[in-house]
Amino acid sequence: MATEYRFSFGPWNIHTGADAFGPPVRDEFSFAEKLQFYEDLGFDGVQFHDDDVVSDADAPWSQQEQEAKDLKKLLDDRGLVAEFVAPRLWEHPNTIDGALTANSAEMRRYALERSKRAIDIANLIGTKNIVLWPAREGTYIRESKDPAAALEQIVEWLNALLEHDPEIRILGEMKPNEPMDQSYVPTTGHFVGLAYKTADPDRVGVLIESAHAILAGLDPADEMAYALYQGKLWSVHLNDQNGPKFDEDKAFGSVDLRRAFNQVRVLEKHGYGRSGEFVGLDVKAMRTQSKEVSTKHLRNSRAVFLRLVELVRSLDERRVQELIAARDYEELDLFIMQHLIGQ
Ligand code: 3MF
Ligand code: MG
Repeated sequence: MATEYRFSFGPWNIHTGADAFGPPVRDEFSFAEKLQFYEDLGFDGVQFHDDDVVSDADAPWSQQEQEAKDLKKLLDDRGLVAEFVAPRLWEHPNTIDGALTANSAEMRRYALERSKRAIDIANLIGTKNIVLWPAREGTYIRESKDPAAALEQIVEWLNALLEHDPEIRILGEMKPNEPMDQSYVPTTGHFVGLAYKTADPDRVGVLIESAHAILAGLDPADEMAYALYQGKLWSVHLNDQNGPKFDEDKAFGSVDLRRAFNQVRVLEKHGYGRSGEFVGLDVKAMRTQSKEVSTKHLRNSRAVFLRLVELVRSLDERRVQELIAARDYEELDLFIMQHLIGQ
């Protein structure tokens, strides 16, 4: 049976266009308006930071609990589901020097306590997936921290969360740089290595973002295959990236259609989505879009994914195998390109 893909994105993917060099260029949609877009655009999974669910992640628990319950009702009413919660550990004054790997024990404690609350929030909105994007776990200068000690701190954080809730799974979303000069756990492979050092490796996996793999000089489809092989690909952030520069979060397939095709092919071939995994997007609208048309990057990414699924399914695999057997990869190259351009 062919996989019926389900799609997700985070509310931050509908945004005001502010960047590091300029202010917002369009007004923010309200959260309720954003939720309406999920239905309009054909998405049913919602990805959250902890403070997308609650107004203040430092507020008394009773307040956070009520807000999380209210949000769950809003999702239920609209037939939406929460895919994951990611503690936003990179904006708070206590995480300036990193969260899990801050040099101050007090700051590391803050990060851990906040992450435990993120799990409690996840339980209230009905998901077992916790995403770690270790944005500030790295250095600006290498001498400021001990890299081996940092890895141990990350494993300690993972273990503490696995113990806090025996049901949750932790998905690492790795990125080699930005905002840090260099990250401590730059790729999926690095994180999977750490997963096996934890108390419960079966509950530690990954979310792979296409752009992050490209920034690391890696092929996103191969990264996905690496995680799929280990049974650890539990979410994706599909997007595109024009070479190693700042994280662009371009619409899926918009830079390199063939690279996108190969991501879809590896997902499709290895059963991604059959255990409820979402096809997640992490895409930004161009700053030049006006508010009224600032969700087209989501529409486009989903449409390109679905078209590529069709192309994967209609590829003449027998012919592919013949060309492989003949070791005629030049012919295979043209065959794939002709398939992609519809010849
Ligand atoms: C990073 C992420 C998110 C970021 C988001 C906001 C789960 O690639 O996917 O973390 O917070 O991109 O900019
Ligand atoms: Mg991402």
